[in-house]
Formats: sequence, C-alpha cells, structure tokens
Amino acid sequence: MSSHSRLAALVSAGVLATAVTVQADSVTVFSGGLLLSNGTFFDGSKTLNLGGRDLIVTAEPYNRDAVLKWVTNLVAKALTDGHGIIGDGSAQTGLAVLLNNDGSDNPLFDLFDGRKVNINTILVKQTWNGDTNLDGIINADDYFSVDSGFVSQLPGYRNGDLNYDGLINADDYFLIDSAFVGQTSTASDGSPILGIATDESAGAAVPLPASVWGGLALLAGLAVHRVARRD
Ligand SMILES: [Ca+2]
Ligand SMILES: [Ca+2]
Repeated sequence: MSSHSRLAALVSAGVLATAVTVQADSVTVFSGGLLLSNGTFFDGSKTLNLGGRDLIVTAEPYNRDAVLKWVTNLVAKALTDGHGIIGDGSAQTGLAVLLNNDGSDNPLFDLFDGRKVNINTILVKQTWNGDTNLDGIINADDYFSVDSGFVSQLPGYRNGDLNYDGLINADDYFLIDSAFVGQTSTASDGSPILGIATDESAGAAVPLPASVWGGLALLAGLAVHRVARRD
C-alpha cells in the first residue's frame, strides 16, 4: 500500500482528526519527546501536525544522529499508523527530513528559511515529495539523488527513501513522479518552527515503526538492520 493510500485510510478512519497542531514558534527536543512552548509534551503516541511549516532542530555533534533518527522515525510512523509528525500537505507533498550535512561535514545550507544553520542541524521541510535537496522543486538533481540511492540502496530521504520504509523502490519513484507532474510552484520558505535538542536527547528513544510496516516481516527486518547500521 502506498503512503498516500495509508494516509487516506487514516484520514477516513479519523485517526488524523485528533492531531495536535503546533501552535508555537519554538519547541524543545527531550529524550524521547518534544516539549511545545505551551507545555504540551509529545512522545510520539499521538499525532503532531506541523501545520505546513518547516521544523529546524538545532543539535550538536554528539546528539545529531539520535535526533535525526528520532524525527525521521516519527515522520515514518505517521505514514503508517497516523501517530507521529505530519504536515498538512496535499497528496503530492510531505515532510522531507535530512541532516544539513553532505556527509563530509559540509553544510547543504548556510541559511534555511532565513535562519542560520550548520552541519548539525536537522531540517524538516514541507515540500514536494522527492525534493531531496530541499530547494522546493523536483528536477533532474532530485532524480539523480534517487537514482543513485536506488542503485546503492543508500539510506534516508536525501537518497530517495521518500516514504521512509528503509528501501528505495517503485513506491518512492511513484511519489517523485507524481510530484514532478503535479508540482505547481516552488514550495515556499516559511516561518519555521525552531527546535532545540537538549542534552537528554543524546539518548533519544527511537520509536521504530517496524511493527506497523504492514506486517511485512522481511521488509521490517531489513529496515531495522539499516537503522542499526547507521549507529
Ligand atoms: Ca529539489
Ligand atoms: Ca522507500
């Protein structure tokens, strides 16, 4: 089942109707949770809607990977059981999650949504599905990333795992192809929600979505293996 179908089913089942929309400009990331500025603590058991805004989480070298995994898995989990972090996009848009790092400790962006970011910053952008470089459009650069990721089965959204299931396959190509055809304008920069990772988040519990990946034990096993390999 595609991510779209799953989300449509969740919407019709009313699961997403209970989503809490972030009514704040800043949040704090604790171990296993996210504290909104109004005092609400979000641990991934409910649904948090970013309301179409981006999320920029400031982390440090020692905890950036843990925070990246935590955020990524919450977005992935929402695509499967509705509990986690969602945007309010259309069928052709979604949340792209990546570390602002090219893998060689060079930043992808110096400024993101007008904010200074560095190689330890986690970026979550509401954009067209398949916008692997977060520039707001789908073009040959994104297809190059997905094709390269497909050949080597590299992990993460940046490499083409657009539905966060740990694989790069036809489901991901369906998402980017649909968005490429359907994109109408550049996904806009907006007023982002700013997150700060605390010391505690170095040990952030990662709510692996393996148990809800459609009962596909093999795929789930591969995905868990991939996550483990990134440690
Ligand atoms: Ca792009
Ligand atoms: Ca995938």
